[in-house]
Amino acid sequence: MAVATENAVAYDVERIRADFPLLHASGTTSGGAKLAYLDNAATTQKPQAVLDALSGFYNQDCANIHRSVHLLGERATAHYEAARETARGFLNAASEREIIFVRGTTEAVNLVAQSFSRRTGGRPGLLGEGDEVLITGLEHHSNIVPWQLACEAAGARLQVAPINDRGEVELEGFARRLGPRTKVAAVAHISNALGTVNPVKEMIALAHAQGVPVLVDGAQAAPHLPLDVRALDCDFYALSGHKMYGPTGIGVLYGKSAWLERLPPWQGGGDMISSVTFERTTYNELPYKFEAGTPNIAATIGLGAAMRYLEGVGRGRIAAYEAELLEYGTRKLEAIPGLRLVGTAAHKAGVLSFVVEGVHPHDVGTVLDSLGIAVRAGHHCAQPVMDRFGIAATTRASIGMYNTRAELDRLAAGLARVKEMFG
Ligand code: 7TS
Repeated sequence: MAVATENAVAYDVERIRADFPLLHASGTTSGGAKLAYLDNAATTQKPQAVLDALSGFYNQDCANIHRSVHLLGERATAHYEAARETARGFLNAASEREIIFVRGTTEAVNLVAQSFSRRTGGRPGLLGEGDEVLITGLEHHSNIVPWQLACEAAGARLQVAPINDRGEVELEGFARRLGPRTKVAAVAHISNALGTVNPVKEMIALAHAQGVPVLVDGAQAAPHLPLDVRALDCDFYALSGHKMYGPTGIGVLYGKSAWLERLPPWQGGGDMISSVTFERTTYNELPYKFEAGTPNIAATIGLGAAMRYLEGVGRGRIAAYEAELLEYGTRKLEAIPGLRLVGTAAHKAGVLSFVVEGVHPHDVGTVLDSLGIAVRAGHHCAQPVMDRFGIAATTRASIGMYNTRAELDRLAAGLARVKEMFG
């Protein structure tokens, strides 16, 4: 791990913090204390480069895309499509045709689930009566409910691979649930509730051995890990811009072109067609077949800027720095009597989820807020994970590329204060 240590040492967090205006803004905390933003799994703050990309579009380039012959129209289209090329490189996809811009991870999963279950030309969809969809016990509601809707529409069944007491997916249980009826599997790359990093490459290989395509929910992985969809060999990969220092309302669905060609469109409208008559409509080529209507052009360009920002810092360096920070925070929290970490997987990233004996997670969050420490308390849109651990909620501190050891020291001191107040 010599390289990782070198990387972490060379990482200049203060220089990175200087790129994020909100971290230095006034009025961002209830009690007036300096902000320690530890709610990055919910959403991240944005660097100046992203804010500039957003305002640059509206101040200088604003026009609709793929239609207007005037200069602004051409410029907007060029910036939008340049963001697609950036996203292709960010994910190491084979082609820009495989990059679909969507509203976020939630929309990406809904797109795939709906397209799989949609009947076309009077024929059943790829997911039909008696078929199965396999997910895991670690999923965010966004990677559960869309599949339930698809199963309901198709007469299919949802199967769930169990997790163990550390919050890791049981690979054997996952493999055992893959069978001839399984039409698609959908797994989180990183759990938002526990921080578990799933061995997705292995899971994809297990699924492919049974001929089952895999969607990876990368909402929590995109800000933390270098990504390579071709090395993973996933069939679909979903991410949200706002969780990776980009704007809200934009995300990416990567899909292997062979799958995207097979799937019917899920939304109809402008830009996704090749020709329309009242009798028959033919669809546009990839990726436009899946991008109906005027998209969030500014946010797409902003997402491109966020991806370039992450690449500029270096995703390997970010991962190494954050791993050390998580390790530091884990040691700090483990030393607090009466605090129990929920989610102790061997391979984790980004998240410290915990319960404090005798104190409701919301009270923990409220006391921390009064000290300027922003965390999330609740079920984290992963109620089945909470059920698995027999709890209703946790308090969750989630780290990002700009967090520091000093902020985790403040978290630990804040938790000592919580214990004093409720002790
Ligand atoms: N999948 C995972 C693993 C997530 O963590 C989230 C959001 C989503 C999907 C949905 O992403 P969206 O951008 O479409 O909303 N997770 C969280 C969270 O942990 N706290 O707030 C949102």
